[in-house]
Amino acid sequence: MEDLPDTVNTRDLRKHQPRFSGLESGHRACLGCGEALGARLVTEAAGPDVMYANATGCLEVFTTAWPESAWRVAWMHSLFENAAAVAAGMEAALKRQGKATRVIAMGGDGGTFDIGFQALSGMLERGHNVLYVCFDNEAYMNTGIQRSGSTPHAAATTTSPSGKMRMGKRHLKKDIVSIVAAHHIPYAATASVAYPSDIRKKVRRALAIDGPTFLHIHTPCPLGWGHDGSLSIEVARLAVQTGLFPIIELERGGLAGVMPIRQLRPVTDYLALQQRFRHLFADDERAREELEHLQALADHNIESYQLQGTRPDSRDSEGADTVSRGGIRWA
Ligand SMILES: Cc1ncc(C[n+]2csc(CCOP(=O)(O)OP(=O)(O)O)c2C)c(N)n1
Ligand code: SF4
Repeated sequence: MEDLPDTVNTRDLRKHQPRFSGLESGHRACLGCGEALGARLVTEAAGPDVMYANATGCLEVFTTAWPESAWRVAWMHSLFENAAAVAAGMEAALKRQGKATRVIAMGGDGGTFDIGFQALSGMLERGHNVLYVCFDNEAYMNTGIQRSGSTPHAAATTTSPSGKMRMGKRHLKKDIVSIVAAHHIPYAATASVAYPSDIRKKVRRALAIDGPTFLHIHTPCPLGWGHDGSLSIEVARLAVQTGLFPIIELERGGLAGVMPIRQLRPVTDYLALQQRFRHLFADDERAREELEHLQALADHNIESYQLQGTRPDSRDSEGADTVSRGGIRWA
């Protein structure tokens, strides 16, 4: 700074510096990929002094096409099933070295709800100082849209097609945040890419806590859900506004906060935008029953979490907080 001429206003100069982002734009995600946006928001909020362990899945694949990498942070690829165990090892090593660097583990819903769950549960139980982020696109997308424990009831995937025998996935979406919270960890929360400032606040809050924390982010996948990439944010917002994806916070296993829904929408508004639910709009008695079932699931969420509210909530920006407005300038 001493070498700058007197005429340069360093405050203005700082304003023009790029904000920190852990994910470079030149990656290979599909247009409108919710995971890419989610990862950008998480890394931006977490800042540079973080190490990441990333399970196999779309995020790992579209950011690391050899010999290039889109990551601007210390990042390690783990197996599909052990991101939480790798993160726990990183954290233990950093602690041994007396370093304050934080550790974030990341995985898709397949790597979190199903195949990586054992490692996740162990990491939470042992109390590692790790934030685990699940990017939930509700299927095994990287390998061709197979159903996972997170796929919603009645959604069609390549392994839960709709046909004569059944209307998409027969089972219910696993309630992962309740299962995680049952480990009585200090903090667990859900979030959606439709609400960027809420994600940022939750990442910072989780990283300020000493102990294991968990963030479950709903991330639309245009390819697997069958909607136009330009609609990803709208689709994500409708999942919240219908009550199908409640935005909640849990501390030590107990409900500590919810983002109220000001404008409640019927589930059909959300479902109709996505090809994976198109069979539910056929002239078929079974389809009508499934629509009623899904509305009942949303109503149950709204009632049990008391989601309906009229008061303005700073976390619910109604889409006013764009990605470019947010972020922190890190030194
Ligand atoms: C033990 C093991 N089984 C299967 C695979 C193949 N595989 C790689 S990525 C993937 C799907 C990942 O799904 P998810 O975790 O939901 O992440 P997404 O790709 O949807 O982001 C699968 C099945 C693997 N790498 N390792
Ligand atoms: S398949 Fe889905 S999750 Fe994977 S890169 Fe494309 S939009 Fe993203």
